[in-house]
Amino acid sequence: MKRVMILLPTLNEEEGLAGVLPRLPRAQLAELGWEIEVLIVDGGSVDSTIQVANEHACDVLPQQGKGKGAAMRLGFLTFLRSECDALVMLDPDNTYHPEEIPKFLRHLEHADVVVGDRLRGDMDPDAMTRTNYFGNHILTWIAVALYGVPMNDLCSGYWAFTKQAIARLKLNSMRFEIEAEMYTSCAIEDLSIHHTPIRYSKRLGEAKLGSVKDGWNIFRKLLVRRIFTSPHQKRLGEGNLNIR
Ligand SMILES: Nc1nc2c(ncn2[C@@H]2O[C@H](COP(=O)(O)OP(=O)(O)O)[C@@H](O)[C@H]2O)c(=O)[nH]1
Ligand SMILES: [Mg+2]
Repeated sequence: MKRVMILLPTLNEEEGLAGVLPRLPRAQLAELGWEIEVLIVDGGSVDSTIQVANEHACDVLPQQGKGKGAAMRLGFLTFLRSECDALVMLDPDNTYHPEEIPKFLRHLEHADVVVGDRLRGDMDPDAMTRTNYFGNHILTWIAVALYGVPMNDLCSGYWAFTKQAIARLKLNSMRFEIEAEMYTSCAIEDLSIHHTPIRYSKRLGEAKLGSVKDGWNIFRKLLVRRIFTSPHQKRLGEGNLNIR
């Protein structure tokens, strides 16, 4: 059996997490030869997120400090040190559908990285605000214009990676610019990306992303990585290996 790590970032995500964990397609994945390991990186939830995680026997890693970017990098580092062969990350806020994990793993057989595409997928009418829909399209367009590497949905929170791919990423994002930096790093490292349309639904619980401020940070990250292709060595070490 191969092992896949399912990486879930949480910050006060009790409702979403309780909905997502029972829906992980364990039996179907086992049939395809995959065993699951669930890793939750928590940013200091004060609701019952941790309790929900414990009820489902998931590994929980509390993150030092805040930010989805820092959480994902801690998750990636843990994955690199684990016995797992592949990693799938998705936000457990009810927007992404864990039933689609097998599809990601199938595509990972012929690509280094698989990205779920909400913008050409099956989006529920109430899933995304107009501002975010517009912002996602603009940022994706800017990314492709700057890097020349195809991308359909820059800010998607549903990605799959081989271990070799994660080992080559060089990241230092703290917040929601992490996905943009994952794309720039894939482009710079010449990793092959497969895009797969996914379903996208309305989130449960409260959103943590602020459209304008985080949109601006994503734009800035795209520009900065176009000039300085990897994070500053002294502050960040090699690739993911320094998680601060
Ligand atoms: N570990 C951790 N997770 C976070 C943090 N901020 C947000 N998240 C999680 O990251 C995911 C995306 O956040 P969300 O508010 O849904 O942003 P959006 O999907 O881009 O609108 C959710 O699962 C959040 O619970 C954080 O500081 N630490
Ligand atoms: Mg979300």
